[in-house]
Amino acid sequence: MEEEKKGKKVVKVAKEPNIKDWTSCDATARMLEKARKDGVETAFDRAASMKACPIGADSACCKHCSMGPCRLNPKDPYAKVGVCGATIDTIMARNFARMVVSGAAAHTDHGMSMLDVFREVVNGNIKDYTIKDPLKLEEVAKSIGIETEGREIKDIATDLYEELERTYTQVEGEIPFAQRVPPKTLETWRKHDVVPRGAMREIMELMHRTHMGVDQHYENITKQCSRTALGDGWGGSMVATEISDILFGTPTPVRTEVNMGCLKEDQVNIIIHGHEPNMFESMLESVNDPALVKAAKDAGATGINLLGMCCSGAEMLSRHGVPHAGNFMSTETILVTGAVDAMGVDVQCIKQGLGKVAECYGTRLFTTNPRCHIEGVQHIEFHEHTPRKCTDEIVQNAIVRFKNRNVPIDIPNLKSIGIHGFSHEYVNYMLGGTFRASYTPLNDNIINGRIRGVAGVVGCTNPRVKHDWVHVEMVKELIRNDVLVVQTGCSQISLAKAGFYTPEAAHLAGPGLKEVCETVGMPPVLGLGSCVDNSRILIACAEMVRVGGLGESIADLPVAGAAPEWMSEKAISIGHYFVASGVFTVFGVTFPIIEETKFHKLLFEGLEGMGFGKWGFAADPYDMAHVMIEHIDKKRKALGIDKARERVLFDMAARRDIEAA
Ligand code: BF8
Ligand code: SF4
Repeated sequence: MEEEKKGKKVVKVAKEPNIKDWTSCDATARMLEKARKDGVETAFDRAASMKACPIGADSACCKHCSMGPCRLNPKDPYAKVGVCGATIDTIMARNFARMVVSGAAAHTDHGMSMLDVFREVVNGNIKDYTIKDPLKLEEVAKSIGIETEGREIKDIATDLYEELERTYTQVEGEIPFAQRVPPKTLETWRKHDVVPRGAMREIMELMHRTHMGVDQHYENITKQCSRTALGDGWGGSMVATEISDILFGTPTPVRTEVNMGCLKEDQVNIIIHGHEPNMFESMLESVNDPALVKAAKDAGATGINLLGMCCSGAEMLSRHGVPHAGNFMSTETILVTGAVDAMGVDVQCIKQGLGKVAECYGTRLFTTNPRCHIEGVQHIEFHEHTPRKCTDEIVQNAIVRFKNRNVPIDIPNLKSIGIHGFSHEYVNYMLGGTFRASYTPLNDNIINGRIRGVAGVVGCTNPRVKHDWVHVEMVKELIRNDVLVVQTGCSQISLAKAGFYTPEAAHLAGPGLKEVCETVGMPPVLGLGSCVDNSRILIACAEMVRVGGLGESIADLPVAGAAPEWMSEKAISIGHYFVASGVFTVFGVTFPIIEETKFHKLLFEGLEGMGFGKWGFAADPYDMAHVMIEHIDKKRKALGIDKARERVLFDMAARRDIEAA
């Protein structure tokens, strides 16, 4: 409230929040101004008017049984216990575990859906999809010990399906992709008994252990958190990525556009928002179907314009160069343009608020997945065996809406061109060349100090902080300090909108990183796709260890991770699987644990001493970047590479010398 003097009387005037404080994305800001004029509410407004619950924010409450809910005092956490006697550490560890288990379940269920499609393709029951990348199929099969020499693709695929199914259903032993983990890292997991057996088992056990009156030791709960999260990263998420590549193609660099300016006033605009690529793949076919294109033209449009949002959008951006309209905090605001004729959603990060905004602007909104219905929103179920039925129907609805548009169209003329689609396989090729595909040049450039280290900057956007701004500022600081940044998910889109995805952005990097980027012709920030594609970062870390010179385990590498604007439980699962894999991982916004408690000390210090990584927190983007850089420097020192060794770029002559030696 602001005080305004009118004559002698003091009148209290409600201060309208400044939209410029909510987002650094100009397109989103413009649409928020318009929404305000139109009287339409978004998540930004709701976040501003609803204070986050301070007890919940510190994880100091428990509602796991009806003797409670029990509320402890975050300022004096050891003063009280719950009715059952649960201490603050038990309560916080259980709450944290419930976030891990939910996030891991989301990713693993996604991976299982992909595996279901794969099985049906291999068995010949699904005809609309095929194995687009047989080479990748062979590589993945080989990586888990399946014989490929001289065998038919179908036979390899059948064996691969059976092996990967164990990622979910196995009750004893180790998940198949544990074979990809560097031996020393795996040794640490075995020592602490956290190698995942099968995702279903780990998820079930963690749910059991967090029930009232079961596991009441924060250290033991954390152990099962690690096992479950690792079953996500090296299990469900990795299966989702690998199977999607096999079915739809492994990404290679592609030049494309990002932001709301990708909408076209004279075309039928369709947005697909969610996480599973199968529906999106079929939609790509639908919008190119000559009969539907003709129908759009008959309705007065010049064509059909397909755009992605959030994670499936990031996948389609990487694989096919489908333009991307924006990240999580822009999904409501893009509807304010009035230009979105239809939006189809599947699972995860779909705000219920979309329904109301879509209604205000006449956008046809459809849920498509049996797991995700929204009250008041029309559902057109997507079936993998007959995928075009759903996607064609969405296109037909979009055409009808285009013909009957009755709201003003206001598209912010803002978009950025960039290069996306840097899969692990491509990075290998890009750095090593066709005949010597390898991570050796990356490791060499880290060892010689040109690249100080590698940071994974990933995750959501969140209206509790300035949208996009935290991502952009921290990445700027990292690359300025010669840290190569790899990205996924909404974070990738934040940086893409800000123009960091061009090779020319190398001028924003420090001198060493700039030199490498200019030599290779790559941007200083590499986009790897969606959130499940964080598994590509794990594979890259394993490869850096395998190539040599940077220690024996992932925990030895000069790398760090961050989710500066995180909001979802999936982010906590991702954070914890990076920590359990050996990576220092820093979160922004808030951390749902009280400082100076035993559980906090375990996550932020203790795990590192056990051979894992550790958690970190910083709200400020520059602090966040600098704690990561400090960690990278600490690892460089431990490796004995803290002083740059040689300053000659690894060129062809040097390679020949090494090969001749
Ligand atoms: O899985 S980054 S807001 S869209 S949770 Fe969601 Fe977060 Fe975006 Fe994708 Ni990931
Ligand atoms: Fe309270 Fe214990 Fe029940 Fe939690 S489990 S609500 S702490 S009595």
